[in-house]
Amino acid sequence: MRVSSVAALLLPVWLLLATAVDLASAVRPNDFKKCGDSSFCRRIRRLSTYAEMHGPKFSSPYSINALPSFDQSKPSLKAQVSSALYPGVDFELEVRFHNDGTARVRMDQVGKRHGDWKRYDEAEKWGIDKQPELFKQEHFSYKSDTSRSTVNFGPEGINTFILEHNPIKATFLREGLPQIVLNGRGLLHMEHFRPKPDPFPSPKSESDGDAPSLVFQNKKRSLQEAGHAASAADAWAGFEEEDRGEWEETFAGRQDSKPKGPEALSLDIEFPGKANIFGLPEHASPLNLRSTRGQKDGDFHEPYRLMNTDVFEYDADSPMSLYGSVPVVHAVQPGSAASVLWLSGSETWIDVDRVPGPSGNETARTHFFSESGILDLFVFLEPTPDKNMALFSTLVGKTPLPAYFALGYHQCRWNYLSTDDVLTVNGRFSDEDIPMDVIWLDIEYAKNHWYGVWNDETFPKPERMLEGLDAEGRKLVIIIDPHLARNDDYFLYKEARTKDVFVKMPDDKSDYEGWCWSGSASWLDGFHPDLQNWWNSLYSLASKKLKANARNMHFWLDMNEPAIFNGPEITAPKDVKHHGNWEHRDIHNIYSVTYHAASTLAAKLRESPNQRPFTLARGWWLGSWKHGAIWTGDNLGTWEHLAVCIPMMLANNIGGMSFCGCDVGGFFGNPSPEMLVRWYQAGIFEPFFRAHAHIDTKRREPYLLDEPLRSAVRDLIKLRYKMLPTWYTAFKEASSTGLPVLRPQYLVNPHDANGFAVDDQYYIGDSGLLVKPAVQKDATKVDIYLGEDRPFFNYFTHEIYRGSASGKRVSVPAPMTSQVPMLQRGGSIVTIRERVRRSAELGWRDPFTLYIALDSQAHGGVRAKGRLYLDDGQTYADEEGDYVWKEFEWREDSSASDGSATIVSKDVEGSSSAGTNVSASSRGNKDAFRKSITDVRVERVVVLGLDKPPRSIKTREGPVDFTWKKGSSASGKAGGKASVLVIKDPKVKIVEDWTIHFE
Ligand code: NBV
Repeated sequence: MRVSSVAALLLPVWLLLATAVDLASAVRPNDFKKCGDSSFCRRIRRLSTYAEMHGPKFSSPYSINALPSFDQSKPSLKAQVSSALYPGVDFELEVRFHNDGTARVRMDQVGKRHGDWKRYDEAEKWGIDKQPELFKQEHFSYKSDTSRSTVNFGPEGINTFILEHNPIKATFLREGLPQIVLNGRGLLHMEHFRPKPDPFPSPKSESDGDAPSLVFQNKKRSLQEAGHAASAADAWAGFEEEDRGEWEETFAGRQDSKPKGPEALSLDIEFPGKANIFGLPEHASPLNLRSTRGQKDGDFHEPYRLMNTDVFEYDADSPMSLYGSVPVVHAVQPGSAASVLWLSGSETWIDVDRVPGPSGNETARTHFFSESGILDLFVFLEPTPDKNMALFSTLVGKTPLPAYFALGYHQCRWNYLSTDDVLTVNGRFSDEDIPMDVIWLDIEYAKNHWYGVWNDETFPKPERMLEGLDAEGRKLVIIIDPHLARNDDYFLYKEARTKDVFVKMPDDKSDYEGWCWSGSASWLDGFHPDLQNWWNSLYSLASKKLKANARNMHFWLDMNEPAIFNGPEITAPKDVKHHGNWEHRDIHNIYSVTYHAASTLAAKLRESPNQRPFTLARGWWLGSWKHGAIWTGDNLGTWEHLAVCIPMMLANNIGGMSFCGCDVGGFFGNPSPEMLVRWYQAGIFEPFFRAHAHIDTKRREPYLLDEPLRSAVRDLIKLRYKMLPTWYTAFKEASSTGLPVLRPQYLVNPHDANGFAVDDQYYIGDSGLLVKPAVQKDATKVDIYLGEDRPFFNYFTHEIYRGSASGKRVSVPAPMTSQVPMLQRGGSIVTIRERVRRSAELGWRDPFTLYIALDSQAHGGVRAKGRLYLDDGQTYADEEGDYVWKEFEWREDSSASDGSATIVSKDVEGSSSAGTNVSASSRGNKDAFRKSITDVRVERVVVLGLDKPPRSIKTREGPVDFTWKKGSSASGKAGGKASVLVIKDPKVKIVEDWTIHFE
């Protein structure tokens, strides 16, 4: 089947072209703004160029002229700020200090504002999960004189905040050393509300030559009167000179009416002595952020842009914006770290460069500028990146534990065409013995692309299809985009009209109308308070609004950037209105979260007992992770896109979004069989593991591959299923510690600067498993970077490699089989399930195998450790304490020369599960899950790298059998295959506390 003919007629020509798969064509740069095409980006960037040009003579016109006030009860500091550029306009700066050592800096225009307009200040409603506690007064000290204010805060007062008053400059120090400097370059700026010039200045004509305007001359005079050097005054007065774009702007033929004129804000933020900065997802670019001023080879020439957009065939190496935006930056240097969060939901650009810094290190400098909203910045001052990551996650919300099935394999394509098609694909997976959890239906299931309405010619009896999948333990995901066809015969559209929950035209009077898959459409306004209840009724099982709705049906929220075919830059016009009278420009990036949040809550509220919902969205912003997963959108079936998927996922993870993945196979194009196998090798290590393909591609379900590749992919998917306990445990850890599921090198080994550029390999949670998929054509091996002086074991061959504290590369085979380069770090214990079923949940009572990779020596008596987390994987009973969270340790007494050792299994104590603090021992009788698996065994224990075979191995029940294969010891020199000891059936149960003793 093709795109429905009615809709096809309605689609603009370019879209039809878009469906033709031509990988040579790549991104259409003219569809999207470069900095020079955006008035505020152009202005603010020009300001930084002028600042550079004028060097030390350039200074900030912003100052504090009266002593700041200090509120003992909060505690916070407030200061009235003014700018010599616009005397008479008032700003207020507030700095709040928190118990956890973080601080928040806010600035807004106050007092009489032209038009009584207000800058958007509600980003925290969506982006902040938990307001940090304000600092306890007794640990706090504060002093202020006319030139500066100084505050000590943070645990034991080790953090200091110094605010210089004229010009304003703020420095955050840890133990006396500057970590973050704000406005050090003088680029702080907040465009105040002002009347539209009348007459509107005409664009400069040639004949004007370089003659400065009257406005320029006035600005320059007031700056000079305020004591600014003539050249600095030139810079400030000139940077916004006659930019008509302040008041109206046209891009690619689409006009932005800008009723409130210019309201951009700008701040330079630098990290003294830290050259390495990471974050700012989502971009297809290296993890360690590049400089953007084009000064050196390899620099970008454009700033990183954060503006959720549907970029067709995006470049695999670019600072262009993509589907998601998180304005967080983590700065790192061995022994030191700091992070910032720029809380803005409007279009934001970030320039990056590096200059010589203290102690011979470089300093990374950033310059943030957003189109509208208040200035709102959080700073994190812990000395290591993992601690800053944890604080950031606590602030913005942690990834919740997903439903267990969602970590299995997802089979998608645009489109499975009919009920029969779905059931046939389902049957083939079972017949071919390939595990799979979810089949996906793209937009063609929906009659006329009316989401939620089945095409009853192709999908008659969808209930039967869902029952058929359920019988195999499988799920169905259907797509529901946020645009609804404007047709009164479409029940959802009619209801939304009645509820009045659509995004409005700039005059706020009628619904905004644009074009998308459904033809003429309107967009749900996620900011509207009446949306949620109504959306709940759609997902409700009892309401029967959604035909065939069932517990094994879940939801895909595509195009929620929002993507609008005839909108500027394929999205919503900036001047359309949302509930609360906010312009789209104020909340553009937040919009994606609102629809994700509403849909997930609606799915969660499906009638009791509450099941964990699963939703996938494409557009995302801060906190989207609380609502479900995302994927990296429409990638290409090319080697470049296969490679860039890894740094993209890593940036997403350190930006808070752990549950992400890339379309396996690549959305566009027909990957060769070799490339497809490599995609699966990478895909099984993506937190969200889904194959997907464009409507014009050839079918490429794994069972269609010829042998031996078919078996290779089958075994790869099986490996994913074997490792599900490890993935689930990694998500549990992420949901409680806030550290990501995928951990890049810099986060795991922050002492090792040599590893900071490594972004093509990663650790899975705390498991000790380190993977590096091969992403190059004809690869036979990969080089893995090991940043620790300890042994690492090839998971498949048991080869031992030794790392080094200053980094070492080792060569690991990368065959075209299921043996993907994966090392287990010495000192870790990994739990897997060797048996694999058709789908994830079916294996819930299957036994476990422990893989113990010994370190060279014991630390505090422990030579290896690891954790396993289990619960019912479906409900919220875990929040009542119904879970099993075990910690395993290999303990040995270093003074005992007889080689005796003990494996100990015990409950993780004092652990807090998502939202609650229930220790294993205080569960009461809410123990249904735990009881249901009391007889589930550990069926095997494998120990790698033991020096010599034990004389005997015993449990409480008596001696157990084992086998021993001679090999290298973990404590010896690296090289060769490790010794392997296997205990078959040690007669211990997974839920119990036990010991296995070695003598
Ligand atoms: O719904 C069709 C596609 C979907 O398959 C894809 O995953 C989304 O990213 N969708 C975009 C619409 C347009 C694709 C050209």
